[in-house]
Parts: sequence; C-alpha cells; structure tokens
Amino acid sequence: MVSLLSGAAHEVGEGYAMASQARPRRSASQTSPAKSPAVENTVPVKNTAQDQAAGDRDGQLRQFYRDMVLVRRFEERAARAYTEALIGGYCHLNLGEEAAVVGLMAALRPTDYLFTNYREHGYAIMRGIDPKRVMAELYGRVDGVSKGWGGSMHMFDITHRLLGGYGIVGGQLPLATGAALAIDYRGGDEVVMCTLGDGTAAIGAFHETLNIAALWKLPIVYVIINNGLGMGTTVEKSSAEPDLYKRGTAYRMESARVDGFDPVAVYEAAAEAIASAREGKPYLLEVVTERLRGHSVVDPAKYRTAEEVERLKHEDPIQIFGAKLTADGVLDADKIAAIEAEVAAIVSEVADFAANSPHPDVSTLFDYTYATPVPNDSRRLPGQPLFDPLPFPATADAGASVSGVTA
Ligand SMILES: Cc1ncc(C[n+]2csc(CCOP(=O)(O)OP(=O)(O)O)c2C)c(N)n1
Repeated sequence: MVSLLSGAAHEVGEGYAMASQARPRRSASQTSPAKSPAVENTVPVKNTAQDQAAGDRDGQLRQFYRDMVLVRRFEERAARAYTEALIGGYCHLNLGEEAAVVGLMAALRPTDYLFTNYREHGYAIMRGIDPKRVMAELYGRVDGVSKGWGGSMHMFDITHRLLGGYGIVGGQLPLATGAALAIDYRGGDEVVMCTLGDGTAAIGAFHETLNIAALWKLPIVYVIINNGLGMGTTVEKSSAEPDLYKRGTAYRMESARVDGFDPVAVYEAAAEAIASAREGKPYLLEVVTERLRGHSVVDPAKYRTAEEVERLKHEDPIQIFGAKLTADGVLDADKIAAIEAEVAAIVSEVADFAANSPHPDVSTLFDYTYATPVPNDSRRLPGQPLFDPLPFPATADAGASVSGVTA
C-alpha cells in the first residue's frame, strides 16, 4: 500500500507499531492490523488531503494531533454543558475514538458523503462544519447544524455532505446504501462513507446492505468503529465472529482491520478503502478503538471491571500519538501547550456562541422534517391527538353506522 504521508510503501499501521504495541491490548485478535483473505487492492490513491500531506509531513502529523485535541476538548465541554442542563436529550461522545474520527474524515473528499450513527459530534466538526454550529445544535439553538431541532444525534448538513446523524441503531445503513446507489445511477464519482458501531454489525440491515452493495458494486465504504462495547455488551458476548472485518468475505467484499489509536494508519486504510469504493468495489473497514467513558454522558459504565478501568487509564490515543510525535521530534512540550491553548480558546468561543444563540420558535418545529412538502405531514405538537376528533360520538352505534354493518 502507498503511504500517504511519507510516500514509502508499507502496510496499514506499520511505522506506528511501537505506539500500538506499547499499549496494553484489549485482545490480540482485536487490535492487530489484518485483511480479509479475499482482499487485494492495487488502485492508486488520489485524494486532495493526501497531496497536501505529502508536501508537509510533519505539519500534517501536527494537524492530526491538533484535530484530535479539538475533538477531545469539544466533547469534554459538551459533557460539562450536559451536567449544567445546557444540553438535553441523549448525548454520546467520541472520547477515545478521536484518532478514528480524524483519520477517517481526512481521507474523504469534500464532495463525498458521510452517514454516521448518533456518536457524531467529532465527525461533524472534522467534516468541516463550524464547531460553533455543532455545539449550538447540542444546546438546541437556532444556529445549530439542524437549526436546533435535531440535537446530538440528528445533525444534518447538505453543504458538508453529512447526511446524518441516526439515533436508530443501523438506521443509517440502508439510507447510506441508497445514496451510493443514487451516485452510481447518476454516474458520479463521489463515495459514501457509512460508520457504525460493533454492536450494529450484528443487525439484519448490516448484512442486507453489504449484500446489495457488493452485488451492485456500489461506491460505499462501511466503517465499523469497534470500541468493544454495544452499550454494556462486549463484542465477544454478542458476536459469533468477533473479527468483524471478516464479515466482508461473506459478500466477497474487500475488508481490513486497522488500529484505531493511530490516526495515520486509519487515514491510510480509509484512503485505500475509499479509492476502492470509487472504482466500484465497496469496502468494509474495521477500526479497533476504545470508548473511554460510558455509552452516553449519563452512563456510569458500572459494567466495566476494575482491571478494565485501570487498563483504560493507559489507553488514550491522544497521549499515545503525542508521545510518538514527541519522540520523533515532530512535537515538543511548547508545541503541545500552544495547541492546547488554541483549542481551549476555540472551545470557549464555541460554548459562548451556543449559549447566546436563541432558542428556535416552536412554530418552526415541523419546518425541516422533510426536504419537500409531504401531503400527509401531520404537523402536530406533542400532546395533541394523533388523529382529528371524530365528527360524531365515538360509540358502538356510531361505529356501526359508519361501516353500514349492524352487529
Ligand atoms: C433499533 C434500536 N435498538 C436499540 C437501540 C438502543 N441502543 C442505542 S445505542 C445501542 C448500542 C449500539 O452499540 P454499537 O453499535 O456498538 O455502537 P456504539 O454505541 O458503541 O458506538 C443500542 C442497543 C436503538 N437506539 N435503536
């Protein structure tokens, strides 16, 4: 495989093996870079971000680090705002998954499409959406990505080609596959990336969409963000084949696994997957990572053992990547402090912006549900009856007279 940052040929994850090996492993079979037996990709990678990266390798590495810090500090601020009751509803964070988020998003072209699950704030920011608009959405304000009506799980921005944000587990899978079919039908060269959790890889829609995508050679990359847990259930307890990337083989789909603590490895693996999909060969990529906190901000994660809690203290992708870059002379304490200061200022501005954005007027509640007018759109407010009151008393006699049948 062609390295996107150095121009040298190497396999996914190589060059960062020290960082990967230094951290304790969740399980050997879960973190080693791997490919399904069926895969072989010789498609040359072409990507704007890659070209830029080749020009300034150290700068790109620092950019990855800075972006990971931005996602982390944004999420920490979101968690704080939730405890202050500034954010309501559900709120799932990317803490621990920053390398996956940053590496994946850097490999997409601006014209490519992204579908995610509900754990999406970092993806929205790295897709290029102003973090102020992402935070404003969490606060439920008019300047939010979805004008304040979507919240944490339902961000949608056609300009940045983020087509959601789905709260229903796996809801994004058929829709993303449909978008890929639309691209193919129109003869476009865009690619769809569809991220999902490890738990979601066990649902029926996952298998149905992979089957169709492989059969019809759709331009789509499915990315399993394997953080080891679906709420409190481990992959080992819920999946007969815990090597999730191998599921691609059942559909003769190229697939690979990559260390999700290494943004460079993720970036390169994603670029290879995207290049494949752009040539009409859909791809399944498994990114092995960790969820450092609970499933959502209100989950104390009591299901974790004391050993696991202890292990996770040493499993921080930002610490590991920062140490690696420092050892390589790409970062030093001053540069790290400067990045932290820059990000702190951004996050502070972001939170102020969200807090000062107005609440949406309730009369706009139904304005953005559908892209085009829908005849039967009920536009009812919470508490209003689902159906109009009957024009006659709701008695047994009334029912009989309506149908014309007597009991
Ligand atoms: C159809 C449906 N069933 C159940 C849920 C409740 N639920 C929300 S997240 C989740 C676990 C998903 O885990 P995984 O796919 O591993 O993603 P992660 O949360 O780890 O990112 C479940 C069961 C839901 N939202 N939708």
